[in-house]
Amino acid sequence: MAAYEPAGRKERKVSIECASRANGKLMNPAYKQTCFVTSVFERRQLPAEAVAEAAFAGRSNAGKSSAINALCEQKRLAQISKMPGRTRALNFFAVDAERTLVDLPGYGYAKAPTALRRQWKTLIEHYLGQRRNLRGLMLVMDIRHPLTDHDWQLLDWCQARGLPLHILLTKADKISRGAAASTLQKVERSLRERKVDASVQTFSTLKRQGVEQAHEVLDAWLGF
Ligand SMILES: Nc1nc2c(ncn2[C@@H]2O[C@H](COP(=O)(O)OP(=O)(O)OP(=O)(O)O)[C@@H](O)[C@H]2O)c(=O)[nH]1
Ligand SMILES: [Mg+2]
Repeated sequence: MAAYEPAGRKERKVSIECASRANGKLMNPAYKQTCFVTSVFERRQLPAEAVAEAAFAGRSNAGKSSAINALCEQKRLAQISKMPGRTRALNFFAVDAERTLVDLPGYGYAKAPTALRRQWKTLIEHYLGQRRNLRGLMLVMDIRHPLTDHDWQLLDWCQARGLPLHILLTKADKISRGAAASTLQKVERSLRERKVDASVQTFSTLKRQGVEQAHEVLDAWLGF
């Protein structure tokens, strides 16, 4: 809590900047200190299950790495690319000594060699199925292409495991506000019909829309 208290003039200025960027609510300043830890290509490279973890999954090119950067207010923390299939490993980022964010390789990238796709699938399934310190999964979906078959597979899998789920309908800046609101409602309805327990929101890294709402979920999962 002490980090939120303005102790002097300098700290107070930082707090006010954070408040304005996060739409009136203070963002936990720890996110801005997030740094890269390691890339994992094989099971045996996984770090110890010692700290609270939140993972970002979704279709290739959906905007997972961009979402991590936006939530940490950093430009080049997670590598982003216009080319799908950029994130090829599980990338671990430390928010602080007690909390980690994990950027998962995207699925559904048709051009990736079959052997590589199978390797990712096995590794991601192992990670999502076995990771004991995983507190929740952020499923990132392009708001223009929500709920693909792959997304449903992942949602069903995580639901069966009892993993908390939150969906970011990202790239909301690409469509009108009305269309975004209508997609949000449709996705919520589909989840209810399929009895999948997941919260959903619209998100845009370009407009920094929905950052505060996503932080609330992450804060709860990571125990801030
Ligand atoms: N307009 C807009 N573009 C976005 C947004 N989020 C991501 N992008 C763009 O979408 C492309 C893919 O973003 P990434 O963050 O690399 O996507 P990813 O899901 O990590 O992709 P992989 O690592 O390949 O699975 C990049 O060109 C980003 O600039 C957004 O909210 N709005
Ligand atoms: Mg990526």
